[in-house]
Amino acid sequence: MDKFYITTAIDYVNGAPHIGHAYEKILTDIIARHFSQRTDGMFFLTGTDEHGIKIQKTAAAKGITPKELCDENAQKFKDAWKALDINYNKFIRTTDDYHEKAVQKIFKKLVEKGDIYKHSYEGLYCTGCECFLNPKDLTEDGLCPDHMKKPEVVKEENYFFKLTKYKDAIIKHIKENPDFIVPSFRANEVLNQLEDIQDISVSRAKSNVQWGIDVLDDPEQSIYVWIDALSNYITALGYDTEENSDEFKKYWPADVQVIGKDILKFHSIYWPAFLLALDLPLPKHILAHGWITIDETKMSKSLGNVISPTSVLETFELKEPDAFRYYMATSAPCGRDGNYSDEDFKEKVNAHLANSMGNLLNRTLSMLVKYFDGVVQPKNFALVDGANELLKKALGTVKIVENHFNHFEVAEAAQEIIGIVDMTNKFVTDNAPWTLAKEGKMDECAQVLAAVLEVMCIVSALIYPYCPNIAKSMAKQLSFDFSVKLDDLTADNIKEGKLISKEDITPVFLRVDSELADKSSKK
Ligand code: ME8
Repeated sequence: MDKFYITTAIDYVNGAPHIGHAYEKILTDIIARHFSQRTDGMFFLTGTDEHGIKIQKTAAAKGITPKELCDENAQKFKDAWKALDINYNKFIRTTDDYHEKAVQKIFKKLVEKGDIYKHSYEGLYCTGCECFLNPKDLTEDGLCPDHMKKPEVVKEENYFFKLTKYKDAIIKHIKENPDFIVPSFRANEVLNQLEDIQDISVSRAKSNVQWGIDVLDDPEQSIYVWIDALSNYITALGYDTEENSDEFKKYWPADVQVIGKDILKFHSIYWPAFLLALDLPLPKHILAHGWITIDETKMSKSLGNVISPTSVLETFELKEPDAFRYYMATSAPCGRDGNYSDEDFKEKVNAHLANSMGNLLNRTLSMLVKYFDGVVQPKNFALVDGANELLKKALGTVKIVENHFNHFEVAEAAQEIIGIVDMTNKFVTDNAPWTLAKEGKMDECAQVLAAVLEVMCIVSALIYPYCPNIAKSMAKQLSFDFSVKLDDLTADNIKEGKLISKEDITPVFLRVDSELADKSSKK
């Protein structure tokens, strides 16, 4: 692998970010950080989706211009991602000048290809989805099933894209590439949707939608927001239909595009069709994650249960986002729905990060100082039952974790990492180094501690994508070279000799204060 291009959905800026948006960015950041430990050419793109009727209406209701609304909210997304240590390479805004120009050229190219035609149309438009709905998909009361709102009847002359022309090619691609849509159980859903697709409207009359990119040769029409939005994945790299940048040539097609299950249709049907029409290769994988609920309830403004990602950090007075990142990333198996609750957050991160992982390192280093003045003795793991097996298991875990990441199974990989931590805790309990020391069996005692510290180096590397600050603090106390690639990890990561002094041992993660969580749940 000499490059890895990963993207997130770009968020609508009609409001501030919530933890559903955060979940996706955290998952993506974790996948990006993991693959950075396996390849050098990482490119991670995120951004904001700023045009369309939804933004236009929200701005009008607030009495500000759409651009003012976009500027205000795009900044909130950037601030939130900074607070969560989302380490993206580029943040695209669809109001960026270069993007708008490239989208106009893309539209023009599709017209020239004969894939776009003008047509009078009457349909049901859902502002929440920013798309026309098929009447058969509405609820019994005629509402959009996702937004529970009555769609608007729109009668306009629009440009249409020949989606049906690409139907067979997309069906073939999905069938021939069973890992194109991840998790694979969603592929059937998409194949069913493909059965009755029709050509789609790809512009709106400027008289109805002013906040959009003009069609180049027909300024009475705005380009449909989903063409605008989906194109971000290539315009951000410098694609503009004519002179494509070196970055585009290097990074496209994307290795994985991370999105929520609600927008899978746009990414696995519309987007491949646009790419085929532009004669561009399709992304290798589309990862459709599940939905995050709060206390098992759908987040909604009307219920007043929308949680901002930074408010969780504030509630628990967390200076670093690691615990929140870990919790969100492990809230659901790949592609399934997850849930956030204060109580569960507190319990899980205290159990996994403070009790199992943090304490293990802390007490092992403390014993190294107490019994050996912080000096790692020459290694001879054969002296201790199970030490070599433990290290073998830890190195085997690296391969298992990599394999999970090959399938974007972020929560499943974390479970393996905590599994090896639990196994190491058991190894310590079984071998009781404090008893060995009391009995004067210092050689054995030294080997138990050294084996645990070796495993902790491996754990710090594996946990890094989830908890970058905790991992760095672990690695620092272990004097472990953090830049090592995962495949170069060995059972001999720590040099013999002085490792640490008492004053340099610090807990890598402090338990989340239970009083704080109690306070917040009473709010
Ligand atoms: O759909 N749980 O923007 P968006 C998990 N602009 N994920 C959630 C979520 C929740 N409760 N709520 C939203 C859009 N998301 C378009 C995308 S991409 C070219 C254009 C996810 O702000 C959602 O599934 O409504 C999507 O992937 C992302 O947040 C942005 O949602």
